[in-house]
Amino acid sequence: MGSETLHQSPQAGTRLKHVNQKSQPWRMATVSLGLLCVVLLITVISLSVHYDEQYYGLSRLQTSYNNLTEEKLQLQRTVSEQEKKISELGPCPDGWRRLRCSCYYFSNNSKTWSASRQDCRERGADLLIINSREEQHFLNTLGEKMHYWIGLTDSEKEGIWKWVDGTTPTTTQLNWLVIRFWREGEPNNAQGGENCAVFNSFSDNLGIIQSWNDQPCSLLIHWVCKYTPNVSS
Ligand SMILES: [Ca+2]
Ligand SMILES: [Ca+2]
Repeated sequence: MGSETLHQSPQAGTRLKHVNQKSQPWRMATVSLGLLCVVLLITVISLSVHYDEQYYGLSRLQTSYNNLTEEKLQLQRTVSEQEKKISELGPCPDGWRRLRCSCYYFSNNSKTWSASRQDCRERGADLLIINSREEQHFLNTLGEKMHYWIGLTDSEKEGIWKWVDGTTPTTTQLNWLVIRFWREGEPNNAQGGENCAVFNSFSDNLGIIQSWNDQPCSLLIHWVCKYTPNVSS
């Protein structure tokens, strides 16, 4: 009996071989399908991750865009308010020029720094305080090849420059202007006696804004007065 079960006939071996040969393509197909599923799964996961990154990137861009749009609207509102205020101001007095909300008087004669300031006060103004780069360019444009006293002095304490309203340029938010607006090498307090600031607008190149120089306050020089009318807020 044992020899019967252990011994297979040649016919049975041939059938088994045929069955194995027939199932082999199915196995390969199954393995291929499995691999394909794995590849598809990896692809889907990669696309999901990529989509999430794109989505969040887009969200951030949208948020930035919304913030910028809001800032733009706020700036437009501010500009509109300023334009409304300027329209309420009306024109500057005869002989004065306007830049935004302020009026400027350019003298026709020359005086010392103190006498120039006194003249401005009698006109309801004061010697010019420069608050912006735009103002610096404005002065260059209107007063070409001229020298003007501005409201800046270190008479109280050498080297400590103060505007006529008591503020010091170095303590304002426009700190960097002090460095940029002085001419090269100025202020130099030449010969120990230069305590008043002059705006020199001799440059033909309006891109050059370094035009301040300290000079003796007793010099007779033209001057610029400035006042900013109060408007209802
Ligand atoms: Ca000085
Ligand atoms: Ca000087």
